[in-house]
Amino acid sequence: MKKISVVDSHTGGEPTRLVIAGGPDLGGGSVADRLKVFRTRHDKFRSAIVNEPRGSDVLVGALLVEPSDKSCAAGVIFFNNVGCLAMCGHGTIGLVVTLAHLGKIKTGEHKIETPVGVVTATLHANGEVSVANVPSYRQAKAVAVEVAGIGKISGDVAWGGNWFFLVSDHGRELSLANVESLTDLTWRIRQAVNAQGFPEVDHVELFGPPQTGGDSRNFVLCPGKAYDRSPCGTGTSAKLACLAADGKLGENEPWIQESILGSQFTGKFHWLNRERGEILPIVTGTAHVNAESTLLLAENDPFCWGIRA
Ligand code: PYC
Repeated sequence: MKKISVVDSHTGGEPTRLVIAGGPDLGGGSVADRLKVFRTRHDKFRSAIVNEPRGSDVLVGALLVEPSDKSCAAGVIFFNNVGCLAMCGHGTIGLVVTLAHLGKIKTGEHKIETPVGVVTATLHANGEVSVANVPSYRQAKAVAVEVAGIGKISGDVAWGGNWFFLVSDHGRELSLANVESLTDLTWRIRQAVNAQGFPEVDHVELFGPPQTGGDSRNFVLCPGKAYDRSPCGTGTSAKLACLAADGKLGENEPWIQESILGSQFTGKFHWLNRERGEILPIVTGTAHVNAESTLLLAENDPFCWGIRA
């Protein structure tokens, strides 16, 4: 019987399950090197932590690892119901709040090593966390794709730590009552975008008018077909890159991004390279710890390693 210690939190409604003990030995090297080992040799472990019957499609997992960069407070590998994520904004906010809950960090700046680079998280005295994410940029503007059963949809392709297709003109109301049709639409969009020149895009983000006092509301479909309950940290970073490239938001101006639940992140950016359209996004939000538990992995349990498609 294997015992895995986890701490659960949610960031604006989106859950993160942080594995703090009992994870696999991934050897040495950078967190990016260890992600490769995790992906190729420990996919069963990923599934055991986040999939049913212990988890659900919505859960994002985070494996706490020793950073190879000794200036970092922690290293982390994020994963979900179908695989690993390059980076995760809500998960980083959850990680920082969880490390503070465990007494491992105090208020102030903390570097975190992720597979796609070092990010800097600031834990503020009021409990909020700001994540200075990886450099973000728009790769392509107004890409038109032919979506099965829908017709032409146009959107931007941008990197914010994950790859996004961002769509404003979709004709749908972004409300919880519409989640099924929004999921169907974004899944079809993703398939069209992947087939029509952007195989790397794994998240689709719809935008609409704000409803809880922000600047905009979003609906984000994640790679495993679950939607993000939070405003999506990497999705907000991709949005900031597009706003910056279009001259619609100035350096250091706040952009309040609402999720489909109405929870909010505040985004700001600094230019890293104006000519290349590269920005440093800073995303601020809050998380709450809601469980400390021990997962039991027994080989005689037919669903020990999770229910996988
Ligand atoms: O907050 O970056 C994020 C994220 C990615 C997938 C789910 N949440």
